[in-house]
Amino acid sequence: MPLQIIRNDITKMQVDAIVNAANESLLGGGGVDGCIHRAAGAALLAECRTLGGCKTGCAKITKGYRLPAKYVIHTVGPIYKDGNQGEQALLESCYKTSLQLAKEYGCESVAFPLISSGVYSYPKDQALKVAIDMISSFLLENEMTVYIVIFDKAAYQIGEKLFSDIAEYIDDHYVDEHTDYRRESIRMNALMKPIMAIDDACACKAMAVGSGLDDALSQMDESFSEMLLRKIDERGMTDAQCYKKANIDRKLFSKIRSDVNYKPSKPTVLAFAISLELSLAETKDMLMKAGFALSHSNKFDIIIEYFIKNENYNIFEINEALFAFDQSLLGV
Ligand code: AR6
Repeated sequence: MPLQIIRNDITKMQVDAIVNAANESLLGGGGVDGCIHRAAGAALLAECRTLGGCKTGCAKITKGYRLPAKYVIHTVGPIYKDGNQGEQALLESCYKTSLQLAKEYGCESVAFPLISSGVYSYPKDQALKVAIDMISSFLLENEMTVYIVIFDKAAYQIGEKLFSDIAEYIDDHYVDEHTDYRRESIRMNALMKPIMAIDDACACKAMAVGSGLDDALSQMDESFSEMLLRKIDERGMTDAQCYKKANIDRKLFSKIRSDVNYKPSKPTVLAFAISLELSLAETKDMLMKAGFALSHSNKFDIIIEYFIKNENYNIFEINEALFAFDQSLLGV
């Protein structure tokens, strides 16, 4: 998945480059800057001294020394005052110049902290939005895996209104139905056992009649891969538009394209459903072709259902919400 939002300490990331939220002197400081210098060792500071500082909105690169990352890209975010001092354009420029530098150095994977969102006081939700917007537009044109590394859970805040709407939707669909679901599944299990025994007996008979089985197999439904390609055509999208919007890696897409019986993971199916802006019924159909279903006993599924019902197909917003509710993200 080209863009991933994860919770971690950036100094632990096994990537080609990590980005440092530095100051104009490039001589170290607190926050993530302090963590990176401590983990990389004194040789990092020695190289930084040779760089002659860095202007706000720009970026410079050094080696990673004792870090698992090969490079550190040092960028200087704006100090947030009131939002009317060009802060957003400067922050956008940090992401643009850092990604450009990573590309020049042949990096295939890069990890960013939320620049400016600590000591420099940029509101965290807005800093995250800038990060997601800039990285995703870069990824439309470039092949790279980019991580946004969130250090503390509190840093990750989706809008209060969206959070409470989703929480309410989960409440309505999860809590009650979940208890009902358990009761229901116990009841269904008891009911199904004898039916399954009969079915098994029939299946054995069918197996014995070889040609019957051949016939049944030749009438198999359209596969997941076939449905995906059909929907891409129907929507008038190119393959690249579809997998990029789904935040799916190009290599994975080629595998699906070339294997008619490809068995995707459930998050992959859902990422395509969102990218193709499928209705709820179409989403369920596509899931079924891959052997899955949307369940009301699963928060992840309910959140996805919430977004599809509200016709909000922005995968990055959906991932923010999934993250906020401690669920795994789409397109992984
Ligand atoms: N891994 C990932 N993220 C981290 C880590 C870590 N180890 N440590 C902190 N963060 P900040 P700024 C998060 O203050 O706002 C320094 O003194 C943190 O929770 O490090 O751009 C520089 O020298 C926050 O969300 O950077 C500058 O003077 C985010 O990283 C100034 O601070 C950025 O917080 C730069 O301030």
